[in-house]
Formats: sequence, structure tokens, C-alpha cells
Amino acid sequence: MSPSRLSRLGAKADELAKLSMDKQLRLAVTGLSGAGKTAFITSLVNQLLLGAENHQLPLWTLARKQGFLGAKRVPQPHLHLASFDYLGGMQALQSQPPRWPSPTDGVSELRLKLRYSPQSLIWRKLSHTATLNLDIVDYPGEWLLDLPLLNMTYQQWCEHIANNLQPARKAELAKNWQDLLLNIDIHSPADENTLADIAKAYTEYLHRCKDELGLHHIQPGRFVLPGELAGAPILAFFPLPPALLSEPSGSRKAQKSSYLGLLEQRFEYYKEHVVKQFYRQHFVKFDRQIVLVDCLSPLNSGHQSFCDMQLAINQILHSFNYGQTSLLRRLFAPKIDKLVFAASKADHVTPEQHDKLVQLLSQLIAEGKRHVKFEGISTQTMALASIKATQSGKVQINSQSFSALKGILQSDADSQKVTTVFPGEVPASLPKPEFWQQQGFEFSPFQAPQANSFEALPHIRIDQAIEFLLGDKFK
Ligand SMILES: Nc1nc2c(ncn2[C@@H]2O[C@H](COP(=O)(O)OP(=O)(O)O)[C@@H](O)[C@H]2O)c(=O)[nH]1
Ligand SMILES: [Mg+2]
Repeated sequence: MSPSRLSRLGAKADELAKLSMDKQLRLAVTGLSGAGKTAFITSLVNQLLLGAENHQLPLWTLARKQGFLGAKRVPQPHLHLASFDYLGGMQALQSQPPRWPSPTDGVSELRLKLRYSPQSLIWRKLSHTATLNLDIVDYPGEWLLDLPLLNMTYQQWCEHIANNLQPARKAELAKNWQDLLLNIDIHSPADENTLADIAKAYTEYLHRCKDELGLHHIQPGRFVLPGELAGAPILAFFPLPPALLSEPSGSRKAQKSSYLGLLEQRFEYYKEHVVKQFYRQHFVKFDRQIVLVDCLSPLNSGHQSFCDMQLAINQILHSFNYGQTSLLRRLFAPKIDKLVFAASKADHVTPEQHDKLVQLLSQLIAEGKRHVKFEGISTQTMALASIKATQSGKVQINSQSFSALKGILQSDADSQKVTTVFPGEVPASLPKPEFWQQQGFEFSPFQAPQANSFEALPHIRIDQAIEFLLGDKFK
């Protein structure tokens, strides 16, 4: 064979080797709103973009062995999806005083190209460098709370909502939209404006449940986090009191153009085109996920908020339980093989409390996790802080030493006063009734740390999450 042909063949072989070494991974980051998804992705991207210069990732084997060569942002694969606003987040963290990245309410994605030296000998023989295309997707966990709707008719949903109007405060908040229902005859031809007004009142009620009562278990999830559906008529529906539906006139078949008819149609449309669509378009494509859980804020907000969060998280985990529900099985074929449960914002407690935080999270998700394990998904539960806003240390008071945190409280952003905080003890198991009477907690939000463009963001154990979620991909 001629030398030129040989060299062409050699180049082809190199190209083939390179191709086979280009790996792909779609990592989903989810959690209820405020759990810390945006902070997590901003920090993860920041850690990776700093590449080999980042010495803050000792728990990530590849980085520790100096096999991580670097990362860069490349165009995302799905052009119809919002881009995760990494630069906006970094600008906020670098401003003076620093701010946390602004909240968003839909799906967004970002692609990073990671370069590394393959860790196994066989791969290293083929090529000295390899690439992992990492797609990171941010989506609200609330959207997974709509899953049970798929098994309900409109009538059943109305009953479900009516049965869940406890406690009294919730029923009180509901009064506004329920009063509006008194003005309509559900069988008369529907007026679009009236429908929109009542749906608006229902949405306001859901927002108040979220903001004033600290509740997360809110249906339909898109009403409070509409994403691209904000203002669309598909969100102009609401539940009716079951009493109306069970009256003899209410149980007769609804005319298509009546209030009842339209509400039924929109409910069905929402199930088909919003809920199922999310599973088909997104969920099915995720390879790995991290579910962030803020255990600390609900401990502050009280018993009801805590139980609601527990319910919501376990409900979210039903989406990973695709083997047993034929409905889900039909919607998507299982793909996720690794799942991290992370108690976020661990910098709000002193380091010796981190184990307790993990234990608390483990108990909180115990029911949902059993199903996940049943599917053969490997899981890890950990406590992390995506962006560490406090310093921990000991404080001497009357010759006794106490663990404490130092940081600037969000409420002191104007004065920039540094405060020493004794955050109290995290319960290592689900809090008993007495706990809520004593309430020795102090989890006030901290100002974000001052970021700059040459150092990676300070964090706690984000490298442990990287190791578990990506570690095996660098063979
Ligand atoms: N101290 C601290 N606060 C955090 C951390 N992550 C998030 N937060 C706080 O939680 C808020 C909500 O976080 P965000 O990432 O926007 O939550 P998302 O709604 O799940 O995207 C932020 O504005 C911060 O106040 C963290 O690692 N440490
Ligand atoms: Mg967010």
C-alpha cells in the first residue's frame, strides 16, 4: 500500500476513534421552586468552565487525577428551548453587592463540551483526549406534580381539590374564586372573559397558598409556573365545587359550549398537551437527574409547610416509578440510571450538622425512594451548597466553644454587616409534634458571596455530585 494511502487510512482511523469517544449525557436538574436549581446549575457550569485551573473539586476523581482538561460552552441542541442564563447569573453574583441569580419558571438548557484524558488504558490507546457533550436541563419539579391528573376525569379532579381545602386558612384563601362561581350557571353558554376572570382568581389563590402558607403541592403545576404557556387559554380553567356537579342538572352531559363543557375540554387538553407532552418531549430524554430539596425553609415555615413539601417530593418521585404504572410505561421508556437527592443550601448549617441534614432528607424521601430503587436506578443522598455564602467556625462564649456561621444576611444587604449566626440543630429524623412548639431554628437567607471571573464559586460537595452523576463517563 502506498504511504499516502496508509496515512489517509490512519487519519480515518483516528477520526473514527475520535467519533466513538464523543459521548453525550443529558443531565436534568429539578426540585421545587426555591430549592436552588438555578444556583446549582450556575455553580456547576462555573466549576467546569474553570477547567484544569479549578482546584476546588477534590471529590471528583477525574479532576483529582488531572484528567479533566477543560470545558467550553457550545450551542445548545434544542433551538426552541430557552437557554439557561449562565452569564446573567454570573453577572448578578459579580455585581456589588452580589445578588443571587434571578428566578425563572420554565425549562431551559445549556450545553458544555468537556475535554478529558480517558481514564482506562484501552481508551487511552485510541486517543489521548475525549469529549463529553453535557446537556444540562433546568425544569420545575412542580411540573411533575401534575402526573396524578392523568388518572382523573374533570369531575374527579374537582372532588380531589374540594377534599384538599384543609386547613382552614387554605379554605379562607379559596373564598375569592369560589365566590365568583356563584355567579355562573355551569350549563349556560360560556363567556370567555368570565372564564378568564375566574381562572385568574384561582391562579391568585394558588399563588397565595404558595407564598403565604409555604405550600408546594399545587395543582395544576403550570398555573404558578406557566413557562411558555403564560397567558394561554389552556390555563383558563379551574375546578368547580362537587356539589354543583352532583346536582341532577350538573350530572347531565355538558353542552360543548357551556361552562362545564369548556372546563372539561380544557382539563383534558391540559392533560394531553401539557402534562403528557412534558414527559414525551423532555423527561424521556434525561439520562441522569439531580433532585434538589430545600429541607431548611419548610423547617422554618412550620409543620404544615413541611408535611406539604414531603408530600410534594414523594409525589415527584412517582415519575421515576415507571415500571409499575402502565400509564407511565406507555408515555416513556425508562432511561435514567442515576439519581441524586441533594439537601441544598447546606451552608445554612454548621458542618457537623450535615450528616443530620442527609438523614432528615433520607427519611423525607423514604417512600418515593423505594420505588426509584425498584426501577434499578442507583441513587445517592447528600447535602450540598451550590454557592457557599457563609464561613463556619467556633465562637467562644464564657469559655465554652460553639459552632457558628458567619455571613451577611440578605436583610443587611444595605449595611453589609457581617453577622455571626447559631443556626440551631437540624432534626435527624422527621420532626415530632413537640418540635414545632419549640422551633429553635434560625435559617435566614444569606447574601450571595462576592464572585469574580478568575476563581470558581465557593461550594460544598458539588464535586461529590459531579463524581456520582458523571464520574463513570470518563473511562
Ligand atoms: N446560602 C445559600 N443559599 C442558596 C443556595 N442555593 C440557593 N440559595 C438561596 O435560594 C434561593 C433560590 O435559589 P434558586 O437557585 O433561584 O432556586 P430555584 O427556584 O430552584 O431555581 C436563592 O435566591 C438563594 O437565596 C446555596 O447554595 N447557599
Ligand atoms: Mg430557577
